[in-house]
Formats: sequence, structure tokens, C-alpha cells
Amino acid sequence: MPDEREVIYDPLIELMARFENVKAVDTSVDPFAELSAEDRLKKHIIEGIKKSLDAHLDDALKTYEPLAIINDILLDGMKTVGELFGAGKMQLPFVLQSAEVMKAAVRHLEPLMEKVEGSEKGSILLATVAGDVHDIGKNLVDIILSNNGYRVVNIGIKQPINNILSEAEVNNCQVIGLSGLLVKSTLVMRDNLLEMNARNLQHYPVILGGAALTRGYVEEDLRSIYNGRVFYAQDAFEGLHLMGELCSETAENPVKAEPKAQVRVLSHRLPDRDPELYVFDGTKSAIEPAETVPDIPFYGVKKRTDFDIFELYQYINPVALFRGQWQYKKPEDLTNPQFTAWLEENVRPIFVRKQRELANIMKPAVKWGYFYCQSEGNDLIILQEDAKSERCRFQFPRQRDGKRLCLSDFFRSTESGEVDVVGFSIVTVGGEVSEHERNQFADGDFQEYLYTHGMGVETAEALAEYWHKSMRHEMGFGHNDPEDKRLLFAARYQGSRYSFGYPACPNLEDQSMLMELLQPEDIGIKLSEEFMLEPEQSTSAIIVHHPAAKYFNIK
Ligand code: B1M
Repeated sequence: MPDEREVIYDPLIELMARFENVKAVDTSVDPFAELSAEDRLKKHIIEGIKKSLDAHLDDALKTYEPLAIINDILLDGMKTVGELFGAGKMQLPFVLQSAEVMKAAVRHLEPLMEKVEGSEKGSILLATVAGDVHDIGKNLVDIILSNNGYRVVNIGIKQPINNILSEAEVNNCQVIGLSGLLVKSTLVMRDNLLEMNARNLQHYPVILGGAALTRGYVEEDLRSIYNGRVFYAQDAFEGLHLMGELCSETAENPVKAEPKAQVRVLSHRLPDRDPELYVFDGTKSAIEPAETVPDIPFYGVKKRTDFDIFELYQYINPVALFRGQWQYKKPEDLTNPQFTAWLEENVRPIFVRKQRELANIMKPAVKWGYFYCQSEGNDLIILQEDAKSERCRFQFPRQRDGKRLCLSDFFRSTESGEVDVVGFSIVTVGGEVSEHERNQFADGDFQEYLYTHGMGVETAEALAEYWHKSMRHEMGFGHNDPEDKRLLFAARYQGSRYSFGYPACPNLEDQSMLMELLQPEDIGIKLSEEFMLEPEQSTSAIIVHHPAAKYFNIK
């Protein structure tokens, strides 16, 4: 009897079956050919296609007024984009691509419109509050709102309330939108609202957003002090939704400032600096002194600027870049491994392209140093080169409960009579990358803007990580580092790199002492009045060698 498989199996049929559902892409076929003028324009917006846009707009102009094309066709496409994003079916970079097409279309139509003013759905004054340099969050809100039909007056970062209010008035804005990422910004926002009360300007609804805010803080604390209405927006799309409600409200049907029904307020306490946490009451954590203190590699500071940028790129954490900065989210219908494979196939090539594009724009530079030190209660005393006299002193907070951890516990104490060693580092990728991203934003290259910003942020982080590794080698224990980069990104090495302003050492003002120690002006880094580093893509740290030193929160 013949083997049945031999009869049934035909390689050609097998191959055809496998490709049954795969249609060959015929580039000679115009994907817009079968569509109506309206659907063509919607396809441009939803799929972010710029090619042939002008021709299709000109076609539509034969039937519609320019304003009708914007309001009835293009904005309808943007609405679909928002819905797809909300349903997890569209990634942020593609939303930005759609916004780019929207902007290009409006640019094409604007000269043909008699009256642009008044055609908007509503208007908002947008600013990052005084003392805060963070731009990207606010700018994403700007992109989403302005390409969904709102007039956005974006007055930039570090804006005092006087400017905010006068610009809102001059530009006749209906809503005020404030952004800020620093803990201090949440207090500035509070002061701004009080100032608006004092000036009787509570007719402005206010939308607040930014990482340091919580919904509870805005919807409880801030609502209780502002005489007008204040709302929290977790992201740009919640901002869009709020604008939609606020700008279409009527006297009979006003938008009420009520807590979101389904939101359980977990904490509305500000992670503010509590002076009590800095007072040593004699009780320390149970951290044992490190077995050995590394020999000091050198006393004082050094700098380095000759980096191979492609080597630094190897230290970029792809998860932080792809998922954190570029905001690629796992769709519900993909498993984790499938999503990882999708990222490798679709997003990794963008990463490779951006590495080349930015290679000469990034200007990596590091200043670092080692100092003798001793702890005393909650304090860390930095000693002079004689290893005896005090040079300066950091005061760290101690956990109120639990393990009662405090950064100073990782160092030899004055009582021990022994001297310890501490490192400091400050790194930057320079100001040119921020300049480059600002130009992309101004030119309406929104997707590239997001990609460039993410690269700048993560290259700064990568340099800090790379340099921490180099310092572990200098201190003599770098050979214990894991080979696998993923373990490196998870900080599975000896010691820790703590940045001032982060939870274990939240006092941003300590940046001044670090600047005095490292003197990074010769690599172009300055400290602003608000203790922020300039250029923006810079980061500093205290380097602790103790094997038990891991991240912790002060509560
Ligand atoms: Co740093 N950093 N950082 N940092 N960093 C924060 C801001 C921090 C909160 C982290 C933390 O403690 N958990 C903390 C500040 C805390 C504080 O105030 N004390 C902090 C610190 C301390 C620092 C340094 C001081 C550390 C140091 O070096 N000693 C240093 C300062 C740098 C400087 O001075 N130039 C520093 C450095 C850095 C990097 C360079 C490594 C890097 C880039 C910084 C940069 O962006 N220029 C970085 C990063 C990446 C962060 C975090 C992790 C992420 C920020 C980010 O890129 N978000 C951040 C912690 C966090 O946010 N979870 C942190 C993505 C961005 C798109 O989101 O702006 O929030 P966001 O906007 C979102 C929403 O919030 C919302 O919509 C946007 C889009 O969805 N939204 C609005 C925002 N505004 C809105 C307004 C609206 C509506 C919605 O309506 C009006």
C-alpha cells in the first residue's frame, strides 16, 4: 500500500495554502482609487499618510468649503484616531503621525479660509509652571488638542502666574492648562489657584497634569481651595475629553467638578519634605558596615568627553525607551513574547535609525569624583583630602517606620573611627539634542519629536549607567557585575546610584553641594535657580559602594 502522505502532500498546494490569506502588495494600485473624496481624506488622517494629501484636499475643495473639510471630515478622522488610541488599537507614535497629517492639511487650507478665528472648538492657555523645565508632556497635550480643533496658546516652561494670567486674557482663552513634573510644581499649582482666587479670576476652569500630581490631590485638596473648577488629566487624551466637555457646556448643563466615580482616592498627601525625617533620634537601621572599604581610586574630580556614542547606545534600556518614552503599549490580543517580537521587528529599526541620526548631535560628557567620608546620625560628612577635616555635609531623611533606612547608614560612622569612600557623578548628552527636538516640534514633525526626546532621555540615563559601571571597576568590584544587560538594568550589581530628588534623597537643593564638589561647568552643566540641571538631558548621582545599598522610599 502506498504511503498516504506521499499522495496527499503536494509542496505547491501546501505553499499556496500557507499564503492563502496573504495578499501581495501591488504598488501600482492606488489605495485611494475606490474611495470617495471624504473617505480619502479620512484615510490620510487615520493612517497618517502624507503622500498625495494636497491633491486630495484640492479635489475635496471642488465640493466643500475649507472650513467644512476641517470640521466635518478631517476632525472626524482625528476622532477615530482618538477612539482607536483609547481602545488600545493605536500606538502613540502613530497618533502623532496622524496629528502631523492634520497639521499639514490645515496648513494647506488656511490660506483659502477667509476667517480662521472663531472656527475653533475652544481655546486653552497651556504652560509648565514656574520653576519647572519639563516640556514634553505639555507639548504632547498641545499636539493632541491643536490637531483636534482647539486653539492652543502654548507659552512654554517656567511660567510665573502673572504671565499665565495675562496671556490667557490677551489671547482670550477659555481654559487654563498647567503642567509640571516636579514635586514642587504641585505646590506652585496650589499657589497659582490661590492667586486666581485673590484676583477674582475663578471663571477660568483649570486643567492640571504631570507626573507628581495625583488625582486625589487635585480632586480633593486643590478643589477645596479653588473657588472655580479644577480638573485632573492623567494624559493628553483625558485633557482632550475635558476640553470637549468644557467647551460645549451650556448654562443649563454645566460641567461639574466632581470626583471620577470609579476612582478610589488612594493618597492625596503630598510627598513633601518633612523636617522631622531629617532629625536623628538615635535609632538607626540594622545595616551592618560593609566588610571592606574600597581603596579610593583618586581624591577629587576628573572629566571625560571622548565617548564612542555607539558604545553608549548599547546601555540604553530598550524597555524604558520603547515602552516608557515612545509609549508602545502591548495590545490586548498579543501575548508578552508576541509583543516583544513585534517591537523587535517594528520598533528596533527606528532605534537603529535614530542612533545614526543623533550620533553627531549627542555630546556626551562626564565629571566624576571620589571623596573620603564618614556618617554621623543621618548626616554624611564629606572630608578633605587629609581624611580628617570636614568639607561639607549632606543631611538625609530616615524612614519613619519599617527598616528605618537612611543613606548615611551605608557608610562608616564617626564612632567607628574608620574613614569611608563615596563617589559622585554628573553626566550630560549636551544641549544640542534638545535644540534638535525643539526644531522638530516647531516644524510639526511630531513623531520624530517624540523619538528624539526619548533618545535624548535614555542616552543620558545610559551614560549614567555606563559611568556607574566604570566607577565600580575603578573601586575594584566591577568584575562582579552580571554579563546580561537586563540584570544591569535591574541594578543587580554591588552598590547603588542615587539621584538627588529621587525618593531616598529627595532634597533637590543638595544638587548645589554636588555641583560644588564636581564643578561641572567645564563640561557645560549649570544649576538653575530652581536646582535643575542645564542642559536638560543631564543627571547627577551619589555613588554608594555598600553591597546592601538598594533603592528605597522615605515614608
Ligand atoms: Co527625572 N525626575 N530627573 N529624569 N524623571 C522625575 C521628574 C521625578 C518625578 C522622578 C521621581 O522622583 N520619581 C523626579 C522629580 C521629583 C522632584 O521633584 N523632586 C526627577 C528628578 C529628581 C530628576 C533629577 C533632578 C535627578 C538628578 O539628576 N539628580 C534630574 C533633573 C534633570 C534636570 O534638572 N535637567 C532628572 C533627570 C532625568 C533624566 C535626564 C534621566 C530623564 C529625562 C528628564 C527630562 O524629561 N528632561 C528623567 C526622567 C525620564 C524622569 C521620569 C522617570 C519620566 C519623565 C518623562 O519623560 N515622562 C520622571 C518620573 C515620572 O514622570 N514618572 C522623572 C514622560 C512624559 C511624556 O510624561 O511629562 O508626565 P509627562 O506628561 C504626560 C502626563 O503627565 C500628562 O500628559 C502627558 C502625556 O501623556 N500631562 C498632562 C502632563 N502635563 C499635562 C497637562 C495637562 C494634561 C495632561 O493639561 C494641562
